[in-house]
Parts: sequence; C-alpha cells; structure tokens
Amino acid sequence: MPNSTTPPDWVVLKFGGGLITVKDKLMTARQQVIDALAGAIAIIQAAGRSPIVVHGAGSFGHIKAKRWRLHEGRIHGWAPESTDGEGIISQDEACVSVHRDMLTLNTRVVESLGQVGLVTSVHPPRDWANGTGPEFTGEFQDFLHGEIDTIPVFFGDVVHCLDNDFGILSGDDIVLRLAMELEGVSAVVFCLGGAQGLLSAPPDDTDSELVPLWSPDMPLHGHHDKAIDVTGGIALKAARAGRIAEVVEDVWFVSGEHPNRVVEAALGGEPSGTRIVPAASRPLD
Ligand code: IP8
Repeated sequence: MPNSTTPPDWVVLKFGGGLITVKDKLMTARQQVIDALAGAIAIIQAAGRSPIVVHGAGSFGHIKAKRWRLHEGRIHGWAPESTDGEGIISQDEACVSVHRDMLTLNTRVVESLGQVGLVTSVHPPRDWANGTGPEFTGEFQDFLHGEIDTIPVFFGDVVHCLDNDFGILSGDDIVLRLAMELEGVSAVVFCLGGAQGLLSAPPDDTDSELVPLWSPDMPLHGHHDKAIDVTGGIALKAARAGRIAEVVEDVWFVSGEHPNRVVEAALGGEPSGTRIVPAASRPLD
C-alpha cells in the first residue's frame, strides 16, 4: 500500500481499447481480460506504487465515432447514408450515445477493480477537458490528490472543442500529459491487445519479431485499423511513448493478456515486451 507520509510513486497504465474490448464487435467487452488486469493493479498497489488507470474505447467508442465522424467535429448538414439501425439521427445524438457507451465500458473496468478491493475515482474527460491531441486544456491535477489509496481512472472520450464543437480525445494523450505534468511518475505501461510489443516488420510478415528496445528514431511497423480507429493506433502510442521516455525512467509496451508482464513493467522489472527509450539514449548498433 502507498504510504500517506511519502509523495506518491505514480505508475500510469493504459489499457488499450483493443485489449479490453473486441474491437470490431459493437460494445463487446473482454471481461476476463479486464478482471485479470484488475488483479495486476492490486499487486502494483500492494507493492507501494500509486496506479493511475487510463483506458481506451475500443468497440464502445470507435465504431460509432467513425460512423458519425465525431473526430472531425461538427459537419453541418451531413448524416451518414446508413445508420445501422441504432436509432441515432444526428452527430449530437451520436455524441450523447458514445458518452453513454464509454460510461458503460468504464463501469466494467471500475467494478472489476472494486471486486479486488480497490477504491477508484472516475474523471470523465467530457466534464473537464477541452480540445483534442496532446495540447488539450483541462485541470486534471486536481483529481490526483485525494486519498492516497484511491486509484484515479480516466478514459478516451468525446470532448468539447472550441473550433468545431466536439472531437475525440484519445486516452493516449491523457497518458502523455499525466506523465509530463505529474511529479514522481516511475513507470508508464501501455497494455496492448493481440501484440507482445512493437514488431520488427508488419504483423502479418512471418519474419516479424518483437523489438525489445525502441526509440523514436527507429522505424515502426504496426497495425492501425483505419477502418475502425478514429485515433492514431499504435503509431500514436509509439510517438507519445517516445516523448514520455524523455521524462519517465520505465516506459513499456507489453501484452495486457499477460498480467504478470504488466506488473513487472510497472515495478521496474524487465518483462517480455518493448522498452521505449528517448532517441538520443539508444545504444549505437
Ligand atoms: O481509444 C478514443 O480513445 P482511445 C475515445 O484511447 C473514443 O484512443 C470515444 C473513440
């Protein structure tokens, strides 16, 4: 358990949407995976760290956001040709619907954390964030100084935007800002679905191997399902992780389907996965 007399030793964990949901099946959560991750968070907290959980949207956000082009902001006089029988008739209704769906997914995560005895506080970005990308505005620091053993939970969301009314704020950008702005973040762990880390070649290539150490000056091969994703997929994560590695010692991409690797990465170990380092610090090959 974290100790109330010493400053928190923060560990930021991103649960990828492709890990905690079935990405191409509308509103389908992977409950066993979520439960296993909750167990990992309990171990990390019991080891004296203060976890912050940020989760992605997966099929609770991207499918409708894509169909209704919410990432592009308001498009006056536009509606999709087919609405897939979901009863939504405008972008405004789609925003409300995605807000509700994200809370449904968040409830699954929070209840799972509760089942292993963890206390959480949830901070939906729609209530405090404005704008998209790493420069979004919003005072999230205020949420991080409550009870020492309360775990703050954030997620990617539809948020207000000054220029085009609304847009999609990725959980990856929230992770970046937490890592850059909080004092005492010792590790940032991106928990992936369907991948062990970053790969040396496109995933369908038989020669593709796990890259154990990656920096932003190295090539990147990863899958980005543009047909589904409205945020940047693995390329966005890698770019953000490279920046985070400039200020945080342990930055990892690991398979979230192996919770022991998540725990190891969070506690300063050397799990199977990809360690991210800043460009200048990579040893010359
Ligand atoms: O999955 C996207 O967040 P991400 C949020 O963390 C929505 O990029 C609502 C699609």
